[in-house]
Amino acid sequence: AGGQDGEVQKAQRAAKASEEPGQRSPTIFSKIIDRTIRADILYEDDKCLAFRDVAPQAPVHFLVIPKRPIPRLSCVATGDAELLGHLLLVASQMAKVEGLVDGYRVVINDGKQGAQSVYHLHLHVLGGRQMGWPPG
Ligand code: D5M
Repeated sequence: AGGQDGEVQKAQRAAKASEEPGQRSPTIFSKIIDRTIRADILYEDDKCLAFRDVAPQAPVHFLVIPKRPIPRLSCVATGDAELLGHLLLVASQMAKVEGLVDGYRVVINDGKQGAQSVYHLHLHVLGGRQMGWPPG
């Protein structure tokens, strides 16, 4: 009832934040969407944005993100099916536009063990060189 949080609530909130860093939006990708920071934007529609990765891991490396700030793949629900399909379609279309005729890789990193660093869902599209398997 009013006043400051107790220790338990503080600890619970800290634990939740460390498990789900993405809940602490806006991320840098929200700032790209609203044009607060610049990016090399390749494609935009009402639902998504595609732009070049600032630290490319292949000759072609771009990201496809939903405009809605979904933190990570493990957060999606049944109602997101159409949006997720749309992101894949845009990835495929933009790979063609980028000339990736010999194939490419699409990656989604999720959470700590997936090595996700930005907690706004994004598809990596990488191409223009031979990929290896298994990935690191
Ligand atoms: O990948 C997050 C990716 O986001 C990583 O490849 C770098 C990229 N990144 C980070 N900041 C920017 C900006 N400002 N522009 C373009 N690309 C950016 P993850 O899967 O979360 O590890």
